[in-house]
Amino acid sequence: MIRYHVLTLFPEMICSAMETSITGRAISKGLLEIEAVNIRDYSDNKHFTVDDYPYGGGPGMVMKAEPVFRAHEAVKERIVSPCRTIYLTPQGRTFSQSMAEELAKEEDLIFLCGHYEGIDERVLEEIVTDYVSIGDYVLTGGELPALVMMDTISRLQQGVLHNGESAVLESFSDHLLEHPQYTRPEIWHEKKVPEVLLSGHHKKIAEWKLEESRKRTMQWRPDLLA
Ligand code: 6GU
Repeated sequence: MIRYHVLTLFPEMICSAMETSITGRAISKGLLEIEAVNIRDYSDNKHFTVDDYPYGGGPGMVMKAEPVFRAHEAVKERIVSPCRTIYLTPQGRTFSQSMAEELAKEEDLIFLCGHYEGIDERVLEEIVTDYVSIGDYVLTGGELPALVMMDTISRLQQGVLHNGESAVLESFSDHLLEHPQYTRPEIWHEKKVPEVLLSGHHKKIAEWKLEESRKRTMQWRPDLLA
């Protein structure tokens, strides 16, 4: 059981994605909990503004420290501390499967999603424990990266995948790409399903899958074999 707390200006984006498909089913089953906290609800002024011009000039706006700090304080009251607070930023350490496996052990995770040109550095210094990026490209905000991380971490939680083997099976063929998959009909556009998969010979099938995984990895991601 893991609880996610997402600090964001777009809570509906977080909830609608998480309530869909496998993560949605896991929430319904009580295997995960998600709470999206709207930073705007913690604004410190009557116009509910959460951003302002950057000191020293420059393009765009910067998210103010106080609303983010207050939203974070509100979340902390509901959880067992200490708890990691992950700030999604292209400047962070690149997310990976091994990072997901570490984070999957936590009871609560707080994700802080920035927008505009970022967040006032002073509040980051006080609340953030981990700076994480999902890859070398620039997105408009931290919501999609937070969703990518939560999806990855969620499928590692006990009971989330229907086929209990799936998460483990993939760690067995660690560092290899998945073999191709086929379903009915047996012939489609004159292409036949590989004979071995229809044979019922479990050992041969396992060998075929491993060999296809190796071939695919060699061809598309040789860096994974190194
Ligand atoms: Cl975490 N944030 C943004 N804005 N862009 C990204 C990213 C994060 N990771 C990759 N690109």
